[in-house]
Amino acid sequence: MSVYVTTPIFYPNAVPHLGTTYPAIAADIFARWSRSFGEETRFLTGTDEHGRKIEKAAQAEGLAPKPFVDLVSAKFHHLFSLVDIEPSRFIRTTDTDHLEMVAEALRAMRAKGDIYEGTYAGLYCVECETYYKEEELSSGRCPVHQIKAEFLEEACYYFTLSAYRDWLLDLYHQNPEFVRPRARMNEVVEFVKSGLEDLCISRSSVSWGIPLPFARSHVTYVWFDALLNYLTGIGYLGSSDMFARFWPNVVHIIGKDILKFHAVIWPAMLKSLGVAPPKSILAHGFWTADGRKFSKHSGGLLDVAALIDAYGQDPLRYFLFRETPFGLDGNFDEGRLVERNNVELAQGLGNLFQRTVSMLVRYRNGCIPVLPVEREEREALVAQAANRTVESANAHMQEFRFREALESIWEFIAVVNRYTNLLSPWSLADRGADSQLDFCLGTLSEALRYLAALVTPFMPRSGAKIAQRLGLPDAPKLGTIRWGRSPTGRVAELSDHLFPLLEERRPTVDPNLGSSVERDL
Ligand code: ME8
Repeated sequence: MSVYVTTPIFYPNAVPHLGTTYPAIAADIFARWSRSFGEETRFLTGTDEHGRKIEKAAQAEGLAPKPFVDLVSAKFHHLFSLVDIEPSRFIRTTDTDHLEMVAEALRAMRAKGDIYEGTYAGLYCVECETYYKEEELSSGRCPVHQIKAEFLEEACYYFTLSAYRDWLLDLYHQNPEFVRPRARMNEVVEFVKSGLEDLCISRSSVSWGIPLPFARSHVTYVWFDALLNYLTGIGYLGSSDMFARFWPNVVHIIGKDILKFHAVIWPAMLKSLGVAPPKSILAHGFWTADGRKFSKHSGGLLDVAALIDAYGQDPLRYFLFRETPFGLDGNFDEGRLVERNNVELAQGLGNLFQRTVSMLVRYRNGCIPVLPVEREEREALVAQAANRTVESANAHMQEFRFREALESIWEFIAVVNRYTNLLSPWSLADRGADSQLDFCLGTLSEALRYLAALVTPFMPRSGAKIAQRLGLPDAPKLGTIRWGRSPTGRVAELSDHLFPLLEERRPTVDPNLGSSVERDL
């Protein structure tokens, strides 16, 4: 089956930080995992480039909006590739096919009678790019950014969101897994039950946006424009073949802050277009640093490039998904990252790899012994554990339980370590017990081959390195891996440590970062 996974598209009003990188790494891990099982997978991420917020940020840098977003979007693209995030497409809402997509969607909704003209007056938070009711603000300040909401009054076009209330409630009722985690589904249901108002979907006071095809002095509300990227990204307008293969088997990974846009407005827009709702919306938690939420607005940014310099891509990717369950908030503590690197990566997986390869080189000139078809009992237990781990990790991944998937992989590492200690291959070598030593080294090599496949989606560099040092061109695929069926005649090679031991370093929360975007580019 085809799998389609998306992230929010990010506002390029400032350089990306660890929080904005997080959902993109999650989607990358999920996409790599699906591909390893042979699923045709499409992974979409990108930047959300229109609206008042971007217009203001460009002004502050003394640039016109387009050159400004070109600069910052490139920064996102670059940083994502630095963390080994490999989307099928990095979409920008200024891309020509997206401009066409939005115009076409607006025309279709207007023709259906779902868009009408009116005026809007209300309190607007420019950071959220949304209007608030007075009672939703505290002392006139936005509940998310604590900045003063501005009073805006403008002619605008409305989308008949309120007409979709009952349909939405029915959708949630029929699909209790539509929003995950479950608690967040309940929030959405309560919100919709309390009543929906029509949505103002155009701005006449903003010029940086996609003009409405039927009223060109208005630009499209940035959220209405942005949500449609998910259709542009699979060729809704052009190649109906790609669209038919991937829609609606889509998972939208988003932060909990933008749940209503995705779980309420987006399915209603799709319904209006005659398109099926997405399969699932997965809301993740927020990272804080020293208990403070870090974001573009709170004065500090966690600098991803500096984190990679200090710790490397794989330890960072591992830590983010091992430390905190995906739906919950987490505190980014560099001491914990160092500890997990040293204990779980360096001493756990790293040592197992290092000592197996050293023994292969020392006792067998690097030649990996071929396992006989007949299984010895203790080896059979390791083989069973390996196959069980693929199954259980996959069951967790299908539910986006990244942490639990990693835990089951590390339980397997513990099984293999126990096996090594029990057989003590070094004493088999001392005793000259050659065939037993072959059996043991063959078993350990197989276990590592499985581990290369299992860790690659989380840590692509380490997975590839394990495979290469075991004489394989790449990490094997999880969908086709079979115990004892590895190519024969392979030669293992010693290498440097997979995960060097780390020391804790100075914190990377730099309050001065982000004040100038250009300085960072
Ligand atoms: O909302 N911890 O873009 P955005 C974890 N353009 N995740 C965090 C985070 C943190 N501290 N801070 C941000 C937008 N995020 C819109 C989306 S989609 C059609 C349009 C993540 O640049 C989180 O996933 O403000 C959040 O939803 C996303 O960044 C928002 O990024």
